[in-house]
Amino acid sequence: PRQLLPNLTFLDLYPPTADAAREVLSSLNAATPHLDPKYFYDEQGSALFDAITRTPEYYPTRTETRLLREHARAMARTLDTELTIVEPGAGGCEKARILLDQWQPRGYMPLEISRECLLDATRQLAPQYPQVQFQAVCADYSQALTVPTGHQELPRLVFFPGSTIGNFEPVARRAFLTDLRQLAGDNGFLLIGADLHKSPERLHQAYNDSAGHTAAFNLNILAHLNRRLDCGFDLDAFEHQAFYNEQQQRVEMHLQCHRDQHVQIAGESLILSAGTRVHTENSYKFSVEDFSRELVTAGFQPLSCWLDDEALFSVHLARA
Ligand code: AVI
Repeated sequence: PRQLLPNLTFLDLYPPTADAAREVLSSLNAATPHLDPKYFYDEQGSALFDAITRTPEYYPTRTETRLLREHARAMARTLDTELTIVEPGAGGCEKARILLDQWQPRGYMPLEISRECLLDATRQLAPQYPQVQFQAVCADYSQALTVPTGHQELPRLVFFPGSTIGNFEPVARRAFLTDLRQLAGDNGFLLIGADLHKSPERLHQAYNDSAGHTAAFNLNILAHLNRRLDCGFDLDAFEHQAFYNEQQQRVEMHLQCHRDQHVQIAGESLILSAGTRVHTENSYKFSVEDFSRELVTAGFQPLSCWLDDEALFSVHLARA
C-alpha cells in the first residue's frame, strides 16, 4: 500500500478490465437481449444517477439517508465495539460520512473500481476525520471480495447501502451475500439497505420520474457504449421503459427499439430489428421477513431492522 496522507493508504488491486465488446455482443445476441447494468455507470451515468436520487419521485436514497442519520446512534449501541467499516462499491463515499460522523470508527476501507473516484473521495475525507485510518482499495467487488487483513484486526462492519443488493438476480444475490459474510469475518457485522414492496404506482413513478432523469439514465447505457466502443446506436430509435413485474417482485428497465439498428461491436455487425427490447436492469423489492431470511441463509444473524414511517425502505443490521 502507498501512504498518501498520514491517515490514508491506497492499495491498487488493479481490477482487470473486462472485454466489454465481447461481453456486450454476446448479451445482445442472447435469446433475451440484455445489457449488464454495470454499463450504466460511466461519468455521465453516475451524474444522471445522482440527478435521479434528487427527484421527488425517487424515494430510496433520501429515505435510507434519513434512516441512517436518525438511527446511527442506536446502531452503534447495538454494535458496542470498535470497528473498521468496509464498503464495497463505495463510489464517492457519501453515505459513509453519516457513519464516520456519528460512530468515529477506527478505520474505513472503501473498495471502488473507479480509481479516480476513490482517490478524490478519500483525499477529501481523510483530513476531515484525522482519528480514522483510511485504507482505500481499488478493486472490482463483483470479481474479488477479499481484502488484505491488517495486523491489529478489529471487527469489520460491511456496509452495503442503496439497495444495490436489489440489482442482483436471486441466485447471484445469494452468492453475493455469502461473499459479504466471508468479507465480514467471524466477528464482523453487515449493515445493508433493502428497498421494500409497495404499490406498483409508487414504484412506477420512482422509475419514470417526470423530469426524465431515469429515461436519460437508461438511454445513457447506449451512449456510453457508443463513446467507449463506437457501436453506433441511434439513441432516438430507443425508448425507456420501466414497470413493476408483480410476479418477479421487481422493477424492470428496458430499452424498446423502434427502428432497425445496424450496430458494430467487437468487429462484428449486429442487427437489432424494430420491436426488439433490450433488458437493462432489475431492481428487486423485498419484505423485511424475506430479506432477513436471505441474510440467515447467507450465514448472518439479523440483529435489528429500521424502517421509515411509510415502510418504504429498510436498513438491516446483522451479525456474521
Ligand atoms: C443503484 N440501484 C439501487 C438503483 C435502483 O433503484 O435499482 C438504480 C436505478 N435504476 C433506475 N433508477 C435507479
